[in-house]
Amino acid sequence: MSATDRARHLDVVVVGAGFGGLYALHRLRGLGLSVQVYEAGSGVGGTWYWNRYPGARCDVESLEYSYSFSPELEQEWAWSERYAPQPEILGYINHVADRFDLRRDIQFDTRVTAAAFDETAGRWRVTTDRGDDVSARFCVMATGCLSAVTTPDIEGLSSFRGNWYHTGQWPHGGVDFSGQRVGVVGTGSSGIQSIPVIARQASHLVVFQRTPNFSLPARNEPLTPDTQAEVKAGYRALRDKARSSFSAIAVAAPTELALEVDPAERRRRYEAAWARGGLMSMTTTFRDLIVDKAANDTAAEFIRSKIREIVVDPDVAQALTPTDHPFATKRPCLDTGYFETFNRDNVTLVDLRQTPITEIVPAGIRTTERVHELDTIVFATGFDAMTGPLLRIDIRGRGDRPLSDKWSAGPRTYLGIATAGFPNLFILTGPGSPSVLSNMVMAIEQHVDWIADCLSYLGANGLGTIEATVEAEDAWVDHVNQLASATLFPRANSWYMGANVPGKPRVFLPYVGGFPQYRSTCDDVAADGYRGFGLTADPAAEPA
Ligand code: NA7
Repeated sequence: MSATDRARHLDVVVVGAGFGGLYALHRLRGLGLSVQVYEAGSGVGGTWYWNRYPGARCDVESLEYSYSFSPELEQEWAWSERYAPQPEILGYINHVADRFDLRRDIQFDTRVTAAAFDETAGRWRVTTDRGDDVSARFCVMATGCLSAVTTPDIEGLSSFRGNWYHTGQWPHGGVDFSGQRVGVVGTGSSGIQSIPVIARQASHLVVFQRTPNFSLPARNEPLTPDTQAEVKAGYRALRDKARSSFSAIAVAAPTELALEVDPAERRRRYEAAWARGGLMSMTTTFRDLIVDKAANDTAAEFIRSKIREIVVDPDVAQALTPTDHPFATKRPCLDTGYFETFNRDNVTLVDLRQTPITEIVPAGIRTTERVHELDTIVFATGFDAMTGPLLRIDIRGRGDRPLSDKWSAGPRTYLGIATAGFPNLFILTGPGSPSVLSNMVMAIEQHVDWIADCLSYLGANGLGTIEATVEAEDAWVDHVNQLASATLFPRANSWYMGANVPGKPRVFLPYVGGFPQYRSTCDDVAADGYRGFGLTADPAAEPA
């Protein structure tokens, strides 16, 4: 075998160089495995590489939205704000790539187009849009949950005279909106973060809203050296607390029911959460907000009252008020001055429920009412979440069966990490795992550590393949669905449900049983000799 051939026969291919891919590379390389990472972008960062729109920042606090695997890294990196802005997170990820010497095993500007399991060789054949054609024993899909953008198929877009952008594929040089008439389509997190910033720059901003959203004040602020020092002094305890918290974010679990306390006290708690800002403040006021509609109504009505207080024009306030889904059944947004933005003279809200978009014309966007003349359109229209990034790759398992065929009625996984018929393929933060309902960095670390332990186990026991059994997978899918159906989540047309993508099966995608429960299940499965997985011997292994 020539050196080149050897290089093309890898132990592991990792797809994606965001938080997940980088940590996978670091851990698996540490096991002495040969690892090649392919990354479509020109740099590391994944989500944080692509989502450079104005106002982009994390909605989990910086000191927690960071790797916990290296105490040195934790101590040396300084965050500047309570919620890090996108450029700072990208800077952090670049620092990690350099600090752990990761770049040498990452090939940038390379999109993996196909991965097929060769049953005879017991290896994955991975091909890319750059002509790479490699063989690997294991594939780790670190493709992210929100990386496959969706731009609505609106007639006439190609005729538009101005520029248009998607928030999830933002130009690296930025966009100058000065003096421009800008239209933003979409009022999810990306719209709600970018709208206040664009409004300050554009001559006029038109917001095209299909569904009003619940948004909470972020109350972002600079992180003082004292706060950082205090957190860093107790980082291990903070991480441990996060690991044992439902969302892998270090907060105390609520104990009370919303209707157990009297209305004045309830309002006082909501006011305190509103004043404190952040996702967790409000979602952890009471323990039944996501399971009991009457309890949820109290929080939803509180937020609606805030919108009415902030927005001066009562008709605009009404249009901005979410009524079609319970609070937090779509991911609540965190904002800085979002509702206040609609009090500006240069901002117009178009309620698409009243006047839907009919087409895009050279001069702008036409609704059933009129043409809104625009120089630039921003699509903040979201992603084909969780399954999209995987299904946009031609992944084929045993019998050449495409993953898209296997998942045609919705994703089927065991633990959200593996899928029957696709041996030695691991999915990071896949459907059926806590993923987007938890602190993603911690969820990634848990998955990568589990996979690393699994590969060590295979090596130590002369095993060649690991594959979820159909029985274990069926039971897991049932379990995930049962948990979801006991909550209010299925009542919303959210991306959690796949409802934002025409034709996508309506299935609740993440695991809603909480991070600690999930982690302990994964640990038990491993401790039980990878219960629910089929294991086969590695023909190349030395006899014991
Ligand atoms: P989201 O949360 O999926 O939001 C997309 C928004 O775009 C939402 O308001 C959609 O309205 C709207 N949308 C989508 N398609 C259309 C069409 N065809 N016409 C009008 N409006 C449309 O994506 P984001 O990027 O904001 O956030 C994704 C996640 O990133 C977020 O949850 C955080 O976890 C971070 P809809 O509600 O579907 O009626």
